[in-house]
Amino acid sequence: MAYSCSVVQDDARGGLAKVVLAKGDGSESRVEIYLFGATVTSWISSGVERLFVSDKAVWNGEKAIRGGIPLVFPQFGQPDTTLAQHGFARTSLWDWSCSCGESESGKVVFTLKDSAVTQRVWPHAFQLLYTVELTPASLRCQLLVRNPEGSAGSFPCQALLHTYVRLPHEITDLKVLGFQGHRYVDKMTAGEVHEETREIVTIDCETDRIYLSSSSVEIPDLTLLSKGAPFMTVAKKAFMEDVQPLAADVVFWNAWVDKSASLPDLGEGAYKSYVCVEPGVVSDRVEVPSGAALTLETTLTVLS
Ligand code: TA6
Repeated sequence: MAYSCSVVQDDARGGLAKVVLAKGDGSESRVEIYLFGATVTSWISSGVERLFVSDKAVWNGEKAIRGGIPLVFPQFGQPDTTLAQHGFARTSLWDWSCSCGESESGKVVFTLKDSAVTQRVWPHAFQLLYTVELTPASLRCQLLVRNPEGSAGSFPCQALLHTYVRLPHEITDLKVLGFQGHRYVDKMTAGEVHEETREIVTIDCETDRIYLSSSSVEIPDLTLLSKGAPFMTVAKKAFMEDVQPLAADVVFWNAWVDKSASLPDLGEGAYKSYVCVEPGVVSDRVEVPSGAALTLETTLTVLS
């Protein structure tokens, strides 16, 4: 069964345009990506929606979509207050092209490059190439950040795939394997650094952590379980050009009760339905030399 893609205007969501990449009729395997922010907002695998999008998300083409896989670039958070929180990639309009057919997977490629608007807030030339690849059991998302040949020099940046995983049951049923032994920055305690001692990580309060990889100790593929049953793995990798491996950190976030209620586009109770497992190069800014490219990739694979 072949893959195909088309672009549709979603009148129910502010008329924003989205690319639908589907295997066959799409009932079993489909992914939807809005040109606004190149935001993946739906991933159907084995007929089941695997990503969380808030039913209070704002679809005005200005505010970042609350859910799916927003792209964070060139900064994580707001260390540079002249730049928006999490940068401008997730609120920019991207171009797209599709390479589908009778292959084992379908791919859509999105592109974004610097403009007068971005140069005003971030004075660097850049080219982003975002590839979304669908197979029956997996979704691979790869963000390539290129500093064009002949540019004025290197630029420092962060990049992150802000993945909202839809939970099969509730947040209190979630267990995560893979963080044990890794250090994390706890944003709930003003950035204190701790070591994760638990083999099985659960969430019972507002959680906002950056689990740290290093060149010597990389966080392994993570396994997500719900009510004891594994349902998804999250793999990630990062490298400079094709040779130099980079440490890919993982941000782990759930707003819990109060923060969820305080975010108008998330809302009361929404915290029960998602967990954010966000691969990124965020613990330090990475210098991308002129002519070089940073690549960050995550592969989500369903297990049940
Ligand atoms: O996911 C980690 C995080 O930095 C949290 O601190 C929280 O702010 C979240 O991102 C959502 O950020 P946003 O700008 O999308 O509301």
